[in-house]
Amino acid sequence: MNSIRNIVILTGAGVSAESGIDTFRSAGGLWERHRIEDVATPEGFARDPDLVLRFYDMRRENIQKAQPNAAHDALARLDAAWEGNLLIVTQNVDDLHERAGAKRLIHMHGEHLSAWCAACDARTVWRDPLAHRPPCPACATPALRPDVVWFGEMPYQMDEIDAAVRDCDLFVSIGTSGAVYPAAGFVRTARHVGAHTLELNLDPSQGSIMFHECRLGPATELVPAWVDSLLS
Ligand code: BJW
Repeated sequence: MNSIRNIVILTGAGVSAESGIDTFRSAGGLWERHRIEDVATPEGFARDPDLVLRFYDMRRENIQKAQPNAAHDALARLDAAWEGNLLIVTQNVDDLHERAGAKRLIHMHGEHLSAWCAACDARTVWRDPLAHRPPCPACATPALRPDVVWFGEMPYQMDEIDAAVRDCDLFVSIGTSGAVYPAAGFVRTARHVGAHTLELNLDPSQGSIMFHECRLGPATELVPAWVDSLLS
């Protein structure tokens, strides 16, 4: 591996699993109990907004009780110490990376603690339920929805992410199944530009074969060990 200066780290639900937050596709995950098309598409929301708002109210409450784990802490430590470019791109909508102290962070699939008004487009920090249709603080219309990216919607800050992946020397994917695009395609771009690619995961992802290196185990063990070796 040549010397590393620019790092992109993609994280998924596995990085928060040991904080007690459900993954989507693992055994017992959210998609075993809820149909994706009912709760994670704009069409599902249009059909049954009460169901979708209750699903997100329950998860918003749960994430506020959860605490960052050793993997979030290690990534925040790396963010603070790394002098080159570094970007953590999380698919997670929880706030555990920032609560651990990470600063160079993009939430490509949105955030639980943000509400988006379908009437005036304003975004508001939001910790409370939405199912009772509270008014938007900006325009008073009761048209708030979770500020998350559903299937068929465009993930956030794609230009910034794409530029970082195209400029990285090291791409690391942590705790994601590689089932959802465009995130699942970042490793291909990173390889195309000559970056070293590393997967840290409990089980191999769908795109595991694309990575130069794959280390298997729980994020709370693998991530601190990897960060220690990078900083030593
Ligand atoms: C541990 C662990 C431990 C467990 N330690 N690890 C056909 C082909 C290709 C693409 C498409 C297609 N048809 C449609 C598409 C596009 C579609 C898509 O990808 N569909 C797939 C089903 C194929 N994508 C979209 O629609 C996206 N938008 C889009 O493409 O716009 C157009 C566009 C064009 C060009 C450029 C850019 C864009 C939007 C996707 C939105 C995804 N939204 C969700 C919900 C967000 C809100 C919410 O949280 O409710 O995002 S779905 C869900 O999946 C969530 C996650 O972020 C995402 C990924 O899941 P993740 O994180 O990988 O979790 P799991 O559960 O799948 O995996 C857990 C992993 O953890 C496993 O690997 C375990 O091993 C591991 N693990 N414990 C370490 N302790």
